[in-house]
Parts: sequence; structure tokens; C-alpha cells
Amino acid sequence: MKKRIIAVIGMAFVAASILRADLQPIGIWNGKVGMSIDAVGSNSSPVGLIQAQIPVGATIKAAYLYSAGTPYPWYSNSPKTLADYNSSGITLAGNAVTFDALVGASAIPNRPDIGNWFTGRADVTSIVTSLAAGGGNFSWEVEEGRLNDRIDGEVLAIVYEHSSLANGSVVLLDGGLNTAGETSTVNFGTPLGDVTDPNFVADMSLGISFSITSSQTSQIDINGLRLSSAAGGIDDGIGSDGGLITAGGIGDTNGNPGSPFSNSSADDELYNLKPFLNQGDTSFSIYSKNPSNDDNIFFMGLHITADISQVNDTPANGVPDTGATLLFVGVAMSGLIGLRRRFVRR
Ligand SMILES: [Ca+2]
Ligand SMILES: [Ca+2]
Ligand SMILES: [Ca+2]
Ligand SMILES: [Ca+2]
Repeated sequence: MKKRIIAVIGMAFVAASILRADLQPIGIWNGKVGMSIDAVGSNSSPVGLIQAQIPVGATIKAAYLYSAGTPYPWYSNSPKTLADYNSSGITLAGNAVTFDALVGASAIPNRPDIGNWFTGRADVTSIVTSLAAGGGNFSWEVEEGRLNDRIDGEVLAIVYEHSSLANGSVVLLDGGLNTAGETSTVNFGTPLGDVTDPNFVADMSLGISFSITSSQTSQIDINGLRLSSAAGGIDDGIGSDGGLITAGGIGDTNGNPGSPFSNSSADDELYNLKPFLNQGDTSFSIYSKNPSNDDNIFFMGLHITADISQVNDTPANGVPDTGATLLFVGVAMSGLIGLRRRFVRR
């Protein structure tokens, strides 16, 4: 019995250190900023071309490359450590990519057979800064190497700054949203101005893996109103495991799906949030749910010409995320039994 308890505690520590079933900001950039986002996926070698669009003369503030593995244990040879990603042979325009963070998701509580996604994140700021010196439009070859058929694809997210851009904010978030439903709240440091101003921008990009059009999609609500029931698909990939990837960005429109309640609406994961926002707003909520319990929403990018100060994530009742997982470790260690299903978010 004692061994079993120690094993459980050990597993909880592993889960706390690498698994995240939520989206957390990796950065908020305020000022004259914009974002470039694209995705690519296939099982060919090279995988394909990933694009970047950077205004001429802009400064690169940050660039991240995500590599989205298939879930484990659904596929026993899915990448699940940084060493797996770093030994696969993943390259961007011929440059070896070094992954320095695992962002995770759990298809809890309904699909233990699917298990977890271990998405790799690499800080590629220096690679992109040298590739995109001076700005412009770029297409860079991506290789996934040895694990190609167990990696659905890549998302490249770049934040840039240019004096000609409007004042605003870019937020990049990563992790993995709970398939059972989860809410993020975006807070503004200054109440929103005139949202009907044609120059007001409020774009949201989602990056989603292991999804396929119609049968496996997610629902997205903004302030409790349905934005889409068709988030997901293979817009930037192919219809085979190892190529199931989409992200809203280059080549996509921010026109929202015509039928927000249809799971087969045209939806390219780039959304216009303006219709959901009002002058004077100090926050808004983003809710997502994946009814098929097998899609991985691992990335979100927001570009709003407003002052974003903070983004919070609220887990669904009974579904632990980062804070709750850490609390679970504490409870397990103190030997308490009778875990309550509702956890307090720290
Ligand atoms: Ca799926
Ligand atoms: Ca692949
Ligand atoms: Ca796309
Ligand atoms: Ca889509």
C-alpha cells in the first residue's frame, strides 16, 4: 500500500511538472505591435513551407515554434519529452530547432485511451530575427525528422513592433484547453474605446492539433455567445494522423463562420472578436469545449488595439489544471483522502 501511495505521489509530481490542461500567457506585448501566425503539417519530407509576414523595418520582439505531437498513449511512440523533440531532427529553414518547454493537455476526464498531448515549444527569436532581417514575406521549409508520422505539425508565432502600427497588445498563450470546457478571461488596463471604429482590431487565432473537419471540432463562445462550433480541422495540414493541424493566421480571413452553431461551417481559426465587444468593456471571456474529447487546442494568439493587462484561466468544475494539479500534489502528500471534485484555483 505504501509503495502504491508513493507511486501516486510520484505520478502527481510528474503531472504537475509537465502537464497543463489550460492556456497560460507566455507573454503580453503592449505598444505598436502585431503578430504573424502560420502552421504546416504533413508526413512528407520536408513537411512543407511555413510562412511569416513581417512589416518592412519592423523589429522582431519574440518568435516561437510549436511542434504538436500525436497523443500518448493513443500512439505509444508519440513524443513526450523535450529529448524526444530535440532528437527528432526538427528544422526551420535548415536551422536545428531546440525545444525548451513542454506544454501539455489532458483529454480528461473522458478519454484515458487518448491520454495526453505533449506539445513542444521552442524560442526561435534568434533564428527568425536572422532569417527575417529587414522584414517582408517569407516561406521557410520545415522538417520533422524521425518522428514525422507522430508529429501533427508546427505553428510559428512571431510578435513584431513597428512605429507605423496602431497602439495595442499581442498576447500569446499556450498549453492545452480542457476538452470538457474551460474559460479564459482577458482583462484590459484601460476600458475599451469605440469598438465600431474601422481601425479597431480584435483578432483571435487558435492553434489546434489532432482535429478533423466536422466530426472532431470545438465550440468557442465569447462572453457567452457562440462564435464557432467548427474550430479545428486540417486547414494547414493533411487528413491523416501526423498531419492534423490548423492555426488562424496567414492566408486566413478573420470573417467569422456564417453559422456559429454548425460544426461544418467554414472556419479557419482566425476570428474577429469585434462583434462581441462593447465600448467601456474592461474584460471579456473566451470559453472552449471539444465535444469529441480528442482535439488539442494548444495555442491562442490575440491582437487587440487596446491595453490588455492580464489573461486568467478558469478550469471547468472537477477538471484539474495547473493550479489544481499542484494542489492535488499537496493533498496527496499530506495523506488526506476524500478529494473533493471542486478545486480552488490559486
Ligand atoms: Ca481529434
Ligand atoms: Ca508529420
Ligand atoms: Ca491557417
Ligand atoms: Ca478549420
